[in-house]
Amino acid sequence: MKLYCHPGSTTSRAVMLFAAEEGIALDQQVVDLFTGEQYKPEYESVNPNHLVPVLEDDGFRLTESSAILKYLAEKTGSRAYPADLKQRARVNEVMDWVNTQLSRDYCYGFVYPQIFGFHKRRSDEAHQAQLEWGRERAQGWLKVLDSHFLGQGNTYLCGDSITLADYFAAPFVHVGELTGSDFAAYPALDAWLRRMKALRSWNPTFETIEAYGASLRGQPMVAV
Ligand SMILES: N[C@@H](CCC(=O)N[C@@H](CS)C(=O)NCC(=O)O)C(=O)O
Repeated sequence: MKLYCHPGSTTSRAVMLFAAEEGIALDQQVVDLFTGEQYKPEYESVNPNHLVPVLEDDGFRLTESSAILKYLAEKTGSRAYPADLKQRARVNEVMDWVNTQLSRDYCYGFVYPQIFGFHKRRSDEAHQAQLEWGRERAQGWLKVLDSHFLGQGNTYLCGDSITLADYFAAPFVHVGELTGSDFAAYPALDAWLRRMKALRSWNPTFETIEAYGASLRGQPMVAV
């Protein structure tokens, strides 16, 4: 199987981390987002959304990191996507929540405008207003993650075992660290992220984004 991806891409890292942890062999084809390779006609024919990741399996192409994770888990019979109806529904619930609430307000509304130049708003006033708006909502979602999904004594987002929801959510939460944010105000979330960072494939999967984060240090940022 082939994965079109970029190690600086949050959604790619979710798939890369899961595949590495589960020993799923993926031939990674890096699409250079920083030079605009995703807008070239060759890639447009792969994904008209101009986004990574994309999975290719024997001529079958699949976009959307959440769908890719589920496909890989189904294909390999991974325990990270439980077969039990209700357990699986819980994983789906958290993944949908991450894909909408957390990703929209925390990543797109707060983190990305600060760390990716092309997400910056066109005036300082618009930019600041966006960050204020995004920060308030992001704090609300982080609190839900901390006190609702994890706060009832859960080791992982859906209970005692790691699931696709954890692989999906962790790169989104982590990317906030590039704004100088830490999660001390969210103790269960903080402990969960440390647990995720202890996975053996975490460092190799995250080294590119960490290096990018280091290159941003010293720039004015608003933390969550
Ligand atoms: N909903 C999509 C989002 C994918 C996405 O936003 N990919 C970003 C990187 S994290 C991308 O390819 N950006 C390229 C661009 O904005 O030009 C998914 O989950 O796969």
